[in-house]
Amino acid sequence: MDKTELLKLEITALKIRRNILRLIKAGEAGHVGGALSSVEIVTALYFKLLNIDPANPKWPQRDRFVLSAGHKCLVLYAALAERGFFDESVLDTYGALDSPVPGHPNMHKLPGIETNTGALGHGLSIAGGMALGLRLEKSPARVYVLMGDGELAEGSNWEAASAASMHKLDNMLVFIDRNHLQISGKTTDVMSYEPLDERWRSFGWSVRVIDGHDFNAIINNASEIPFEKGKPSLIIADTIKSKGFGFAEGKVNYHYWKSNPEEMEKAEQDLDNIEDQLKEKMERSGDE
Ligand SMILES: Cc1ncc(C[n+]2csc(CCOP(=O)(O)OP(=O)(O)O)c2C)c(N)n1
Ligand SMILES: [Mg+2]
Repeated sequence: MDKTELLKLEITALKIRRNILRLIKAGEAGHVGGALSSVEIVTALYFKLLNIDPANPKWPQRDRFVLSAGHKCLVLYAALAERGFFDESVLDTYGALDSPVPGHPNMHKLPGIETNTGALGHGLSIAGGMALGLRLEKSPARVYVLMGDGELAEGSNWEAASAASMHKLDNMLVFIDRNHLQISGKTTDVMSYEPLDERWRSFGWSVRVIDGHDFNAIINNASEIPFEKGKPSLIIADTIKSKGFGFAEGKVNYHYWKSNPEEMEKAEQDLDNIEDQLKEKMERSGDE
């Protein structure tokens, strides 16, 4: 990827973080930590990897994206709005009764949502079914999934992981947003699956571990699926929870953020600082 393309993605990621803040402003609270940690993954998906058409969200040949960890929906709404699936003003309804952007994604309320999620541990099974169905139809479309690392505590995932490898679903790529935290503490304290990469390999998956905030790593690796023919592909993406909001980064108590004016201002300042850095980068690249 050349420098200009990378810069464009970084600017889009900033816009998505701003959209997340806009949602929180409307709803006054939300699952911000896991939304912010996966901004680069979701930006790469919606602005580079997914073969989709916002004007025709049910196009049968589209790639599917399943947000298994449905509580991360702020990042999904933010990206769908930025990609043009619906008007950005919809974001301002977050927290209102009957909003199309509720606390967990609802496929009946918003274009671009493939399936309802929120109860952790079900997205991988649903995605496996989609991948099988697409293969039966001889479709070139692929299924992409985003899971949380704490979500792996749900036993149903491991049944779905076995089924995906048994059925050789190599039209499927799963990202694990490995921010090392879940709702109540470190993932390794709540329910440890270490070593995580070896665990998945033993379930028949082809696994790579990357920096989940590095666009080059995300895109270069995701573009190479299947990593091994006949195996489902998995990317363990190392991330920082609440990435971008300095006061909240890596802190478990910002899994769900009840906002207040003081922290809201800090968040805005942090995003303004990122914007300044990107502007400098742009000027420098223009000089080269
Ligand atoms: C079946 C189920 N059990 C419990 C919850 C409550 N819950 C919501 S988020 C969460 C923690 C998820 O942690 P992780 O997957 O690591 O998400 P992230 O760190 O990306 O926010 C839990 C336990 C739920 N949504 N579904
Ligand atoms: Mg987590």
